[in-house]
Amino acid sequence: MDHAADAHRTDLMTITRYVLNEQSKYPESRGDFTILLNHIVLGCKFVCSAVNKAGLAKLIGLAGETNVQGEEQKKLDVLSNEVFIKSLVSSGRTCILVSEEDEEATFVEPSKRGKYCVVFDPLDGSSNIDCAVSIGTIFGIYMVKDSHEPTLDDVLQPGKHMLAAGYCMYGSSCTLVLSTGEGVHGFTLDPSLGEFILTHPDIKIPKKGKIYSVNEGNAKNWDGPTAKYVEKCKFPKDGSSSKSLRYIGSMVADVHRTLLYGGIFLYPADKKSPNGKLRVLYEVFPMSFLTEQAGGQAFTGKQRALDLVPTKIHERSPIFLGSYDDVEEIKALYAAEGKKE
Ligand code: AFP
Repeated sequence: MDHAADAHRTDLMTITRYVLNEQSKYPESRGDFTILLNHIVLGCKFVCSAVNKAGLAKLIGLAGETNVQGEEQKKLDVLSNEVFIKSLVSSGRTCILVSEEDEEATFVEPSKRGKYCVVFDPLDGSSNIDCAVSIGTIFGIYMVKDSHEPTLDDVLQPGKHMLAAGYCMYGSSCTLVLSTGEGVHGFTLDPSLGEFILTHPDIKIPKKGKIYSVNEGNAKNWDGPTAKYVEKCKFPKDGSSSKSLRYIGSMVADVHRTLLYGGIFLYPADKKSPNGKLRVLYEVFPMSFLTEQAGGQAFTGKQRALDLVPTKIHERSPIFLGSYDDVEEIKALYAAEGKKE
């Protein structure tokens, strides 16, 4: 970026202006999506501020509760969840909310109901909070089929039916990456303005990357194709260079790097976790949506990730996502394995 030019920039593309521009392409649109997104952005700004203050404000530490996956909840998880739920309900544009932190879906009361369903992980990567590693919020948005009678089926839809998806990463800067189905755009929070400004227009993932990202500590339990793929990353037989390993253990940060630099992010199935670890609705789908919109691919080991039809709101799935050519390689290994069976 040209920081000198930036300092003199007067024509700022804020995230609201970007969404309003998009909205103007649809004359029948009434601005509901813009209002919904503004409430998501408010949640992100609040969490960003809380994360930044966490060390000082003693927000770090256990809240003394466990979430539905039996994981210890941190105070920041609890806070972030509350902020998003309240902000989304008060938008008047939502009818069903699914959060990683809540066992049951939230059905918004009829007087405050709108047509959108939001699935989200308010603070993903929370085991990294105490050491100040980048963490983030992940979200996906569906349209309800019938706003008078919303049912769980409205959120148990394949990821390809999402209208929009994104994440906000609370790192060295606060970056919100969004796709409304027309490419992927990154906005960075200018703390002095309190506005997300378009800094990464039309993100395209490199066709092939030089990085693989996986928790190798699970290698002894991997299946054949995953083990072969990682072996190939380290010891390529075609004369190409070995790939570098980068793994933060915070999906938002690992996927953000994958989108910008290319490569592959893997959270495969293994003998101990036959469905992998990551949650379909608010981790696998939004990140797969963004990856495809950026020109990459997302695969579960069996199918295109966005074709998966979830049957439970907290369902898990293996995931391989990233540069088109890199995911093609793992797909080929699974296809070869399938032929042997
Ligand atoms: P936490 O929220 O418990 O830190 O889990 C983060 C996460 O869901 C995802 O963000 C990471 O990619 C993945 O788990 C890391 O899992 P491993 O620690 O098993 O590698």
